[in-house]
Amino acid sequence: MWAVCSRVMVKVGLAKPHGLVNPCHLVKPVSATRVTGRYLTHQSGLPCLPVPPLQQTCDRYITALEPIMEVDELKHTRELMEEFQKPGGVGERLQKGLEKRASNTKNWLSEWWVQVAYLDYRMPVVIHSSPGLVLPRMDYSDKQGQIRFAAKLIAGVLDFKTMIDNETLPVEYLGGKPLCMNQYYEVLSSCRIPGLKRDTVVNHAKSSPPPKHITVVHNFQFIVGEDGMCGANYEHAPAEGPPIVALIDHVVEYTRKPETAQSPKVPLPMPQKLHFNITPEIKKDIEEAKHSMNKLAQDLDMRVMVFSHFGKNLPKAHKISPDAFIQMALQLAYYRMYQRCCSTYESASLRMFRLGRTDTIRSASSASAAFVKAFDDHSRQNTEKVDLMGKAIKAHKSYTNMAISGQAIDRHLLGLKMQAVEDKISVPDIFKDSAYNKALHYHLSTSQVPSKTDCVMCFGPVVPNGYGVCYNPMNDHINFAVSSFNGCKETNGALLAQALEDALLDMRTLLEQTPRAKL
Ligand code: COA
Ligand code: HC5
Repeated sequence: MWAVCSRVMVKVGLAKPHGLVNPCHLVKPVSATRVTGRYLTHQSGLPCLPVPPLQQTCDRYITALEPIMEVDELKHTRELMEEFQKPGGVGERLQKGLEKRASNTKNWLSEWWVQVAYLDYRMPVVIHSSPGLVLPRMDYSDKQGQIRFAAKLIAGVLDFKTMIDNETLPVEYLGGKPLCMNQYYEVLSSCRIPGLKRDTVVNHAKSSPPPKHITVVHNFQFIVGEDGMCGANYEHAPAEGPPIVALIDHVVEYTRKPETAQSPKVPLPMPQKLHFNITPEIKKDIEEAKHSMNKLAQDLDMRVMVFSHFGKNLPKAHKISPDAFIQMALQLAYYRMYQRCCSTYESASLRMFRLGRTDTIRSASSASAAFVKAFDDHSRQNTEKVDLMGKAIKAHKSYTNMAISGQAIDRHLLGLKMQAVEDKISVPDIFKDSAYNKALHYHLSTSQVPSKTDCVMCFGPVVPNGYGVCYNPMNDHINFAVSSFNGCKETNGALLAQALEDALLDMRTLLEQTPRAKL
């Protein structure tokens, strides 16, 4: 039996259809340590997301395409980019529009991003958008234990919510810089309301029939199993993984605290069973939803691999960024399976900026391509291979630094496209180019989500013939979840997980056997 304790309720009456709503606070702040205004003071001190220079993005876009495109395909794209950015051209006009938007908003991207990446996306959120999280097995194995744990878990979530409401949540830092904390204020205070009864593929901007029932999708669901298996899933629109994981870490720590037996000061009323009025029409909808959910689940292959040979300590001891090391292992694994490089997405945090979400680290670079092509080439010396590995890692690290400082290309390109839509001018040719589609067809969609608790985070692929790879690097091991679709003949999650394990081990061997220059 599964006990599902869904998240707190929301004020549905205020909700706009097909949007995110923030209802009034449901758990009243109670602490004497409340620091009113601390959140706003912190937020207003954060820098605004910059609009990168137009030419820089155009140049970097071509560079990013090199490892995934043929030379002759690139020629055409180069011409389109030149036309786009010529003085007085459409690129300059859109750039000016974006800069104006940036000076008039807290974040030029955030509203567009939530709309494009989440609310307008017409695939079911389950698998295609909502991430999952599996906790380490809890130490109970019966119904009584399940109920106790569920109660503690709810108390832990409310404890975290009190910190949010009291504005006492510790500010987080990345590379010594304070991060935007807004996502914490969204995650337990908003819900998503699909605009249509069925999530059919329609263009909402044009017309949509009025909803028959309003369905509220709670952001957060915890799953507490009778056998000690527990986890969570959440609707992705209001927050990235890291704030969710911070909440989970807090809750798990809370549930591990020794219980202080307290009897309530006033007798509590007996719990009341909630009765739902399920009409035959609703019952039919539930059956249909169950059927399509099962179909989706059956098509998903989710491989969890606990890589136990080493964790982030090993690359660190070699003065290498663990994230760059893992990403290069993924590049090697993919190349070994397909003999080509693919468009690869890695999430980069934009939380250094007010209301920042993510940008894309394009992990496939010319340097990574040179490295993976050389790795199994017996005519190459190990000294050359380790040198190429060093260059690939360095390229990845510098892309990461550029992305987290708001200078990557993907959100800027999206912004330019959205600006054209906003200005009601035709979308420039660079966005109709097959290279743009190819660049956005992420065969590898990846994300690092670290946690204190030894948990496994997962999400689905973003294209029918791709993989989703989420990883949690701990000190001495790395938890991976590799997803793919069973219905796709091109992909095989088990093989990619195996190739990844081999790549990580082979890269360690190369490092340990070959003296190399400092990276
Ligand atoms: N030598 C020794 N140690 C190094 C090193 C080097 N050359 N480079 C990095 N390290 C250390 C770091 O100091 C850090 O140490 P810590 O474990 O004590 O914190 C550790 O190795 C990890 O660093 P690294 O692997 O480089 O990754 P990162 O923590 O900088 O993360 C990103 C990189 C891209 C994942 C991160 O910047 C980011 O954007 N994260 C958010 C992603 C996200 O939002 N995901 C979810 C989306 S929903
Ligand atoms: C509990 C872990 C959640 C991780 C979710 C995640 O990484 O989402 C990415 C968000 C972003 O904007 O990069 C998207 N991705 C799943 C497609 C990588």
